[in-house]
Amino acid sequence: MFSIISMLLLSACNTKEPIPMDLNEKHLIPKPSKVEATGSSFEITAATTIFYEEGKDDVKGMAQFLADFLQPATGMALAVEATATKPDNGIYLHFSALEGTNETYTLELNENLIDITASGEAGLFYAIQTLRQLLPASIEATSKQDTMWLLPSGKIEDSPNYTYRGAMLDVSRHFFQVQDVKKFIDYISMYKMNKLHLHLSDDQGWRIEIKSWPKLTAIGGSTEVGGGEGGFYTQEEYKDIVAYAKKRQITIIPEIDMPGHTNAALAAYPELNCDNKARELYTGTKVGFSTFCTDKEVVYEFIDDVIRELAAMTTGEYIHIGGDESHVTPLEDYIPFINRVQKIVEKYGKKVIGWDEIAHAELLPNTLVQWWAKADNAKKGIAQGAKVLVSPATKVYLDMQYDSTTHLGLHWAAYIEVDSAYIWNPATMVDGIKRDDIIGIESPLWSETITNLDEIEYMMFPRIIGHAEIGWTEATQQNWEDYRLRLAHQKERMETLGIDFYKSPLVDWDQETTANENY
Ligand code: TNX
Repeated sequence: MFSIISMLLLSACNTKEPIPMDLNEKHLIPKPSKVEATGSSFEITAATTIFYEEGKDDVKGMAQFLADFLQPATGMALAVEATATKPDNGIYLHFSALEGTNETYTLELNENLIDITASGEAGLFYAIQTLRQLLPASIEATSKQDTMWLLPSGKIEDSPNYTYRGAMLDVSRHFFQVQDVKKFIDYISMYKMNKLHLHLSDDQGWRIEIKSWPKLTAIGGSTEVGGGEGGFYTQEEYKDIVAYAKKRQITIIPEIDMPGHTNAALAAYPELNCDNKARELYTGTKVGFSTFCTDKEVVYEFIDDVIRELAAMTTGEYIHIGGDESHVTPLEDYIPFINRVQKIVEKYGKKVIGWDEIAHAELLPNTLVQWWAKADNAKKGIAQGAKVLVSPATKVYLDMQYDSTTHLGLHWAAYIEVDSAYIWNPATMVDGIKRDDIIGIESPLWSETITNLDEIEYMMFPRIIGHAEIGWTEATQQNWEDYRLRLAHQKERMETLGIDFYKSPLVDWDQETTANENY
């Protein structure tokens, strides 16, 4: 009896009758622009080949990236092959001139073929991230899983709303090792974010090797909040982070915060202080007490060296100069300082980003104002022709506690529950800052209270997923009730990835999975 059933099953497998599935039941985040379900499915098997457009190295790289991603959980090393024409079977990655940007992609699946196309490498990468969410959550496992690797058929056309979709990690208050930064990059790239801003210097620590000023790291990098041993990235390590991020379509934006938030540098080099006296290293969490001596020439020579070395190892177009909370720098000193530092950044071929206070200065064309606290500052920037990077502390600060019971984080700006982090629109938040003024959004994770990767994960997940959707998906397509259901379906994926996330009571994490998702 048993053998008859298994023979029947075997023959059913052999005829490859496709299993019906509904693409609309896949709870994708960020929600794509357009999804059309066709009710069937594609199965990835050991015989599936990943084809790439012949002669295109970028496409080949993405095909290999997909093969590498699929390997651990499926246990299959899929063949990656060049092709000059569209294949009948398998997975096919190629370029085509799509309307939109290089981030636009289409993903078309039928029973025999997954056709992935984009006009640039970024679009192919985002298509792969979508494909990832079309597979069972167990695809995220690091060892071979016993399941069928089925994807529902249909067509997805997708393109981002904002071009800048980022997160920030403060590696100064507490230092995080290269491997943790890479994990952070993995996490944000999964949800199609494309910028990682690294807050590399602050009162408590200088975290990037500058060869012409070695005491910055030798002294300035030697501790952190709470008195731990701190640390820093060598230039080789930083370049490795930049390259790792680039492969995942993420641009690193390095920040050297100044003229305030500079105690670590002021402790390393006495000449940066007006009184020529080195400051004590600082391991507390106060802000706004330090400043470079803005009318000393040596300060600008120092900044020139730092920006030169930083620009040389940064492939992205921006360098962030901080500029926030310079409470002990008089405004009449602050303004010429920011004016001059912008020119140094420009001299090394980069564009400037600064926290919203920099709008008091005369902004160079292309300088971005990062609105974190005062909308009026952002509007001052807009009046000067600047675009705004939207990071209101009350909505996107990942160090803000979820509620009064959260054991990590701060709450000076707000408690930010998962609904509050999601239900807002950058383009309508305040009068006078409109869609066209905005380049995108960024979620900063300040680390005064955050000491390790588990804590990073707990504060970022799941709020960052909502921020990713706000950055990617048209505002008219965002809806909390619908989102909260899709978010619940990320649970298994986060768990498989070992992400320690906050189980908000506002989300029904244990809802039944549909028949589809059991595959
Ligand atoms: C404000 S946001 C700061 C940071 C702190 C953060 C803590 C900004 C530009 N400055 O120095 O780490 O609050 O939430």
